[in-house]
Amino acid sequence: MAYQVMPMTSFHPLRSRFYAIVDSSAARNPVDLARILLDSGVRMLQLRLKAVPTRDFLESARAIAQMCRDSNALFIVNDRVDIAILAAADGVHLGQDDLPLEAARGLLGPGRIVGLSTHSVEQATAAQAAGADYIGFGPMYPGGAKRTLVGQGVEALRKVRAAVRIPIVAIGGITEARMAETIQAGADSVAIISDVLNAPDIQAKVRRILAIDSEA
Ligand code: 3NM
Repeated sequence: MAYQVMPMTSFHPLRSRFYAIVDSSAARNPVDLARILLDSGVRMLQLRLKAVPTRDFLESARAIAQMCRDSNALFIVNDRVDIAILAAADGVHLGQDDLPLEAARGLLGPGRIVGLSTHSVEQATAAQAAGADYIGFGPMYPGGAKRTLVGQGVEALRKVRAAVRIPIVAIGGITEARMAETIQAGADSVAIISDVLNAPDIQAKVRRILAIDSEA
């Protein structure tokens, strides 16, 4: 049975069906890339910098946080609670091996968003029980930035949808072409790295994705 897609309102904790990620794999400077994404209409943006010096991460995070405030977009920092606090981000996204959710929440204080990556129904229900504001679920499809060989697919997403109430951000190998079916299977939002960052015209790509957002 198709999941009943709820209208995305400004009251939704995730604000948008497209969860943009500024990733260190991109050839561009993170601040420049964030500018392009925000100018394209992105309302929710994560900064995900791996193997980047902490100082540079913080500098980028502070600049992008200000840009997101100016654009009324949510700003989430990947992995690093310290940088999320220092940049006054709206929240942090944690992996299974990062700080435990309660510890991160304790440092961040009330009113911040904490998301957690999950890869199974068990992890998803545990994340909800621990108080996550949303979960990431993936990898959905083969390919993408992690070069996944076998994706979990829409059936696994449906099972996660049936198991948790909190918003689900599907991730991993998602493309513009796969976005609608991913939302139909129960994702509140989709996070996309490669299909956006490798697009010849990122702005045009994001605008098409945001248009799917309103049709889905
Ligand atoms: N997390 P792309 S998959 C960062 O399964 C990340 O939790 C994943 O990049 C997970 O859109 C992934 O290029 C990579 O596949 C997302």
